[in-house]
Amino acid sequence: MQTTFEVPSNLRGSTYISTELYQRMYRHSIEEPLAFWEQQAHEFISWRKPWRSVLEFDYHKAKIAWFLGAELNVCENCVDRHLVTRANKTAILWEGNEPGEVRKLSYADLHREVCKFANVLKSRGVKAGDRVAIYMPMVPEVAVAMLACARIGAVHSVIFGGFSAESVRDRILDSQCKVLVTGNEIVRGPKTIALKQIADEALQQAPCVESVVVFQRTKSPTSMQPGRDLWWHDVMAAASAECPALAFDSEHPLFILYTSGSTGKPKGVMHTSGGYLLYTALTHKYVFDYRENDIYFCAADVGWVTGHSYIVYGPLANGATTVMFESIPTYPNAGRYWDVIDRHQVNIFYTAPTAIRTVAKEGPELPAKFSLASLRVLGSVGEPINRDAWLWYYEQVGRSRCSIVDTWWQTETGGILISPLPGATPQKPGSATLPLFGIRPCLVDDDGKVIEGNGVKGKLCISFPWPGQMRTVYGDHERFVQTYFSQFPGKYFTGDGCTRDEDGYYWITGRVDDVLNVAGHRLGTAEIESAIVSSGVVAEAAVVGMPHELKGIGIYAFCVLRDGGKSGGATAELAIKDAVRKVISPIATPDRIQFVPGLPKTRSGKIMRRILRKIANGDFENFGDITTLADPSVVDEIAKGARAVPA
Ligand code: 7RM
Repeated sequence: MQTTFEVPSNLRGSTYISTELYQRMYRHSIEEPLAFWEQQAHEFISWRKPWRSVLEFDYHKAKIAWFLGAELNVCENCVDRHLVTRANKTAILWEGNEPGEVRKLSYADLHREVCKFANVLKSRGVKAGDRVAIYMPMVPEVAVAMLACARIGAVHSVIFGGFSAESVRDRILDSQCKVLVTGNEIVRGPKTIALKQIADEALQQAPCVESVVVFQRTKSPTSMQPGRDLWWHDVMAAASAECPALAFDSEHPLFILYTSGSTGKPKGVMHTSGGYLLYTALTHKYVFDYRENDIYFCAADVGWVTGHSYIVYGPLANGATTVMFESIPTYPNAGRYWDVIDRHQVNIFYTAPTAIRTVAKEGPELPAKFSLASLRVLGSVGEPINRDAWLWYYEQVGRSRCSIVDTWWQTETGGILISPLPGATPQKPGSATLPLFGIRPCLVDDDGKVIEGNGVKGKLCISFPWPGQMRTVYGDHERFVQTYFSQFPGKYFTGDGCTRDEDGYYWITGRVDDVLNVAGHRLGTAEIESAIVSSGVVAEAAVVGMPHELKGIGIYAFCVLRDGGKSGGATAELAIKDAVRKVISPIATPDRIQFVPGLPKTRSGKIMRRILRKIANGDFENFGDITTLADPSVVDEIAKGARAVPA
């Protein structure tokens, strides 16, 4: 069933973009992309030096550059330029782990803190182009550290606070970070994470880090290594608040953010300055219909791209009040989001389907206790939003008068590429709807042939650059070419499957590669498999996705035990789960482990994942052609085992 929800009547005519204006602007952006982006670049960004050319690209070599020759300072755009009119406006509104634990940083405060921290970084020898790792709790100081890097041209690499020591070490080593900014502890819901201890463990094998700055989040005793470790509050107290913002090239690297792919090692996705900032600012304004006095709340973690683009850079470039939320949606109960929204009078709220499903499970009684009257736009990101979750969000939270923006994008795209625009796009639950300005989606079949027309299905590619696009895989440009530009030459391949319906609406169906979106977190099956094998009890493992009520996709691990399965059972399962938590993070823990006598392999030794995916989805029969399998009998055994074990 495909009900269309027309633009809510209270939003009609009152938003930036109407249906007609969207069509007109979209057409212009496609027919004359350079003129379009040039105009937007003037509107959204303060440049120190103009460009000599808007865009140069070669999708075969994966060379992409925007606003060539232009110069800007990203931090100045997000902070300094607002001081004239918004010095006392709240830039960051922090809601801590405990309800009502609030901090407000005005733009003037933010400017002072950022300048000071930039000086701290300089005093530790950080220069333009150097990498700084940020592994922190969700506190305003994360944004301060990111913006301080941008101010002096250092490249930040934010590492999600849930990652293990080994993951942190690998990321620090890959980009050879000179400084690590961390915190002593993370408090998240009822739990505490000993962050500094994990950081110390990572640093034992990361000699590139010369200095560690530690933000004191809690009063717990923290071990500090003399000469290397410094308390944030000590160095900040001594730092000067004067720090000029120098101009950097539009293509100067801004940050690296690691993301999982089909193969083992996460990739360092690199974004640069001018194009990225323009794209996040523009999409933040139009997708959320952002207004000057709005309270804007993106509930993501800054450790993911959503936090980079839509907690920090986009909103701050637009001079917004951005809410930063340290806790979890279920602490102290599943009404926490609604409490935050009412107390801070939030107008725009942006979260992930997995969070919506988690709080929806508790019933509509919780949101019903709150007014939620301040809300105007509700966003969703990270995975396809199922119809039930969409309707619950629309009705119970938005009270059928808010626009839902189902935003499709990726770490690699820098910002939102496909999404409805409030007031302009009639919505269909579960569809990300239509491309934003300048975005040219196309569907291709397995042979790379473009599929024209509507009512079709294929692999989603984007056939023309946009300013927010990633520029390279840090330290491995060849991997950038191979991963995104080689399968369908001349196009950027997203890794997602997609249908385009009769109305030209896009419906993302999920990954077509070996990447899993588990509770909105992106994980590679290969990294999970190697973590499982590192447990020592498993000879071989194959991981696939399975349907999961809350997470959307859960992790199903088929494991062949080392001793032929004799030891099996609970102990091995624990060892596997521990290993995954230690090597990657608790977010990668398998939801279901099945011990199998062998994996379904072709005679050439390739695992036939198609069969395992079927089994994980509860389909034990329609395996298609299995004649190329070395030992077809193994399939029956696995299916039998899967049936026997309760899900
Ligand atoms: C922003 C982010 C990217 C992958 C992407 C998709 C999936 C994201 C949606 C979605 C359907 C959406 N970056 N995805 N948003 N699928 N509808 N609105 O999530 O790099 O971590 O993940 O997430 O598969 O390729 S990410």
